[in-house]
Amino acid sequence: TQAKKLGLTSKILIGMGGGILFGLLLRNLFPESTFIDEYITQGFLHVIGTIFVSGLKMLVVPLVFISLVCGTCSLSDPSKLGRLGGKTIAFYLFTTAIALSMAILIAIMIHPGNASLVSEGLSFNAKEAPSLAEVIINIVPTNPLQAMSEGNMLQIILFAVIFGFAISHIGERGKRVAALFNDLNEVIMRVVTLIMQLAPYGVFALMAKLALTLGLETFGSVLKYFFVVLGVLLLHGFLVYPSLLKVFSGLNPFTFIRKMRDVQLFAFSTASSNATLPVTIETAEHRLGVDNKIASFTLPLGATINMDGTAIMQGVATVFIAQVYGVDLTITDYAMVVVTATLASIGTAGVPGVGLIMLAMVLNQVGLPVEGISLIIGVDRLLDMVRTAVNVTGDTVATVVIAKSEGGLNEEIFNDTQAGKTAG
Ligand code: DAS
Repeated sequence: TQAKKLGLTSKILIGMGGGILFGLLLRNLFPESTFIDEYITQGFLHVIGTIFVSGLKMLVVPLVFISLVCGTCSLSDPSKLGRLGGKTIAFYLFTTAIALSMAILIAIMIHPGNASLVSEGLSFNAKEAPSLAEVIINIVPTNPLQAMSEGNMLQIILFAVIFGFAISHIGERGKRVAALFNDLNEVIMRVVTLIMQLAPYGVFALMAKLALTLGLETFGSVLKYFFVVLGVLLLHGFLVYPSLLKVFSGLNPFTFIRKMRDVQLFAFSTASSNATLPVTIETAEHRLGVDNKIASFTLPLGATINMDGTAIMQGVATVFIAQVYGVDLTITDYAMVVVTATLASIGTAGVPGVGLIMLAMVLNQVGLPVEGISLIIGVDRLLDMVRTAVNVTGDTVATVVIAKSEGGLNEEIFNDTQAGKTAG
């Protein structure tokens, strides 16, 4: 499956490059051709691209509801929560809040999206932002099924959290219901993987259409978006995490970074926190000296509820898409992005592409057009690989800090450069 995963990645990258070249070629060979515009750009490419984006949007509601119910009923299981659970969740939310705030501030400062991209095809009139009081009242769904059919994500999230919490408070029967939702979660993750098989074709069509309609200057803007996300990811991974490690545990950050390299490479190549989990746990225990009873709890939890890298992409992408569509987001909107992106990442497990699906939800919540995703989808796979490496690094930093505070860290192993080194 490792080769298959890399196969998908290279196919997506080929789809991205091929789409850009195909679109730019047609645009320069047959400028102003009505045939191409009608049958290729607005025809074939539009159909394929829209089917792929609709496929991602199709997953948002079931993915958020099922994975959040799973996440909540495993979290609120009293035996699990306790002090260790409370500290772990608090630290995960703390680092995600730092990641999101940094991402939004830097994206506002660098301003990667310029509204000049807004051609007639991209124009969008934002709904006026509701007041904070309305936002809070509107969180409670009067009809959960209506909330699902309308894709009202905060209402779905609230209902899922309450529903999941209730499951863990009905004794034995709750365990059967929780097991059912865990199986449903497996199913929905499998559907995500199936939809991602369409990505090479969807990305080809979307990038070709983008090249045909918005020409070369688009890619300047998309590349700026790419490098802003990459910059914030590297900042978070190689400055914020080492600083947090030093401040909260006093351990040597350079030792940590060096020992995390294999895990980060594996996360990068698989673009999946879940697939990387065995390597993350093995490294935490045998190379960083974390006690098994802590690592076996905090790391699987982190692979599901802690996705700082994904939050960074969602923060920058939301600001970028608002800038491209010329929509001025208010402070309430940004607060909504932080809340929605953090809550959304709590339920979603770490499989390739899940961050993009969650982005559709965040855009929905702040009233931005979900079609804006087609602007950034072409470069998303590359960013998915980097942000997954950041996600697993964040899980491990929290694990080491919590282990140290609980007296569950063997500092001799942590400082031993040869500890647990794989032979050869
Ligand atoms: N690939 C996801 C992960 O495994 C992250 C994402 O999709 O954003 O963490």
